[in-house]
Amino acid sequence: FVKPVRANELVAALDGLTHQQEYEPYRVLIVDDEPDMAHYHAILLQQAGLITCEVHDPTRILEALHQFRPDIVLMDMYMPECGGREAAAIIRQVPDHVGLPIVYLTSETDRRKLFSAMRIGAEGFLTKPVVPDELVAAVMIRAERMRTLRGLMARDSLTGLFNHTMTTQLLENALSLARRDSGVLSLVMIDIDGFKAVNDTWGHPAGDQVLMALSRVLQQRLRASDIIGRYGGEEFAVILQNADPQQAARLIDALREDFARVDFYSGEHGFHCTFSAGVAAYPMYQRYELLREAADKALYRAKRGGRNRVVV
Ligand code: GH3
Ligand code: MG
Ligand code: MG
Ligand code: MG
Repeated sequence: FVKPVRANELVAALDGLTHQQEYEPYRVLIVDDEPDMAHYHAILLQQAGLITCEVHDPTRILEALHQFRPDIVLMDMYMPECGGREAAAIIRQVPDHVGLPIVYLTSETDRRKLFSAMRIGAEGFLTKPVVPDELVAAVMIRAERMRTLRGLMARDSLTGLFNHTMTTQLLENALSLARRDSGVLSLVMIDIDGFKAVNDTWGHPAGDQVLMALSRVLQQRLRASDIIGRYGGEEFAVILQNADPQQAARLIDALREDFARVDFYSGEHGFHCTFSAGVAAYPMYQRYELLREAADKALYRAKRGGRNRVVV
């Protein structure tokens, strides 16, 4: 005997699984040529706290994916312009969407047809008319997994900071926000000094300790709205929203002093490390490439000037 789970209980249970305190509701793209059907499913999901977007013309799916950025797609199988299978196949061809869960919502009962449709790119199917709790559960469980995966894919495994791809994306987003609000934004490129020598002298594991320590120092001192990424091997990028270059330089200089005081050990040998940093800001540099280049040049000047310093 299994107690039936109510949609709202299920939502509460799944809520408990999410690590973030204020997680963003899952986003569901509903593709169905019948607007009433799409809307009915949308309402069921909205009642469970999910955000939905309805598409009735399957030729607009890619556009909707780009704009709405769903965590899962619910796909009707039979639509006049383009069948659900073809639509799923198209979605799977876009590298960004290879891992995106697709679930068919269909009245098709021929299991052979269903299984062959799934091979093309769907995770599973639900039969219309749906049982509301089943729809919510199927969507939430897959969306949750998608979020976890996305989180892992966005992070560097050694430090837990955003990886290069994610940092670049977040910087682009932060730039468009700054543009919209006519705000300021500073980009700081940080590079550990003489890191090759650290590895050569104290060993690779000691080098890894240094990378982790720097990431801790950055995370402790910066605000939640600041974006910290591991840009490359021993190079880090910090994006400070609402900070002009002078404010950014002061803040990073304090971090520089903190980091220089950290004691490292390799066996019984103690050592210290420093970093150099270059700062550049929007709106002086308007485009991502120019901002990045300016911060790199400032970093280069910091290195040439003797290292262990912050240059604007
Ligand atoms: P500079 O002061 O001019 O920045 O000199 P540097 O030695 O820090 O610069 P260089 O670019 O020559 O050396 C970077 C080193 O970082 C080389 C590479 O082996 C090391 N490195 C990159 N990623 C990792 C990592 O994940 N762990 C460890 N331990 N070392 C890494
Ligand atoms: Mg249909
Ligand atoms: Mg370097
Ligand atoms: Mg270096």
